[in-house]
Amino acid sequence: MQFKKEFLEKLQSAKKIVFFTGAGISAESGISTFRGKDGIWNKMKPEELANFDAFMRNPDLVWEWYQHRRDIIHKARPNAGHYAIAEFEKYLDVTVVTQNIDNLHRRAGSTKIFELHGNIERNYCIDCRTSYNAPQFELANKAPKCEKCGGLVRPDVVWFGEMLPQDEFREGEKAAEWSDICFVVGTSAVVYPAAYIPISAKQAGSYIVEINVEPTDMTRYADYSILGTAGEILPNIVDEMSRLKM
Ligand code: BV8
Ligand code: ZN
Repeated sequence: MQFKKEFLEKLQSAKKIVFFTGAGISAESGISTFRGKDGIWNKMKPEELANFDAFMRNPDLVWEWYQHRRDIIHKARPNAGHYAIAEFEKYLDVTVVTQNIDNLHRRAGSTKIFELHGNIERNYCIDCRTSYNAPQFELANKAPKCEKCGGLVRPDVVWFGEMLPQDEFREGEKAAEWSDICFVVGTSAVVYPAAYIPISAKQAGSYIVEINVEPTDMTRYADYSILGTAGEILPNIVDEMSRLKM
């Protein structure tokens, strides 16, 4: 696979890189994206399920939807795109800033990850915030009650209208601003404030490389837009990397 000369020069001189990832990097692991042609938002409105009011109106329905997604995620495996990002750590200082809640970057071996929208493996009580990540709660197909105070237990994911975890966002933004290259992989870049991450990188002078199967809202900011799947493109870039950094 041929890459632009300017990109290879950037790769050669780079020290710090950031991967800003979205659902597209997990598509090849069999996890549906949100807005693509087979996206889950096509079947139902995010407002119906991925927000706090929906949860309070019908906790069992929302909990069941997350159980369904957890089952899919537990059976899923990281794909070549996740493993390639983990492999980059052999050559460079790598930070992963992900919108995904599927834990696949961690399972692929990445060590510095900021999860902007939470993690589906974690749950907490909405009243006393006790965390419940033990497998016993995985089996409940109704919204479980807190053992301490009887409050409702919810998935530790960021719903629409909710604040992002401030430390994760701030640390992710800092890594993006200090990066030499910011890869934007598998995201439609329509969800804010997460989508500010590559914009902050760009404003701080980082070289923006988009990897997607189609153009997106981020393409106009990209210094280099590579059309293709993450599972195919990223391993090719790692091969180049090992050639350049030998
Ligand atoms: C908040 C829950 C306010 C977890 C999700 C401006 C500023 C701030 C907020 C807003 C704003 N404008 C609008 C808002 C409100 C809203 C928002 O952004 N709405 C959008 C839809 C217009 N934002 C919020 O509500 C956020 N909260 O701002 O709170 C506030 C402020 C102060 C005080 C209190 C409150 C919270 C946003 C988080 C919402 N949670 N999910 C869950 O159940 O999963 S959103 C959902 O979208 C997921 O988290 C996902 O991560 C995120 C982004 O989607 P993508 O990852 O990009 O996935 P998508 O399917 O869209 O795209 C996939 C891409 O991959 C495609 O481009 C496709 O081509 C590509 N692809 C496919 N296959 C491949 C591939 N690429 C490469 N290889 C492949 N093989
Ligand atoms: Zn409680």
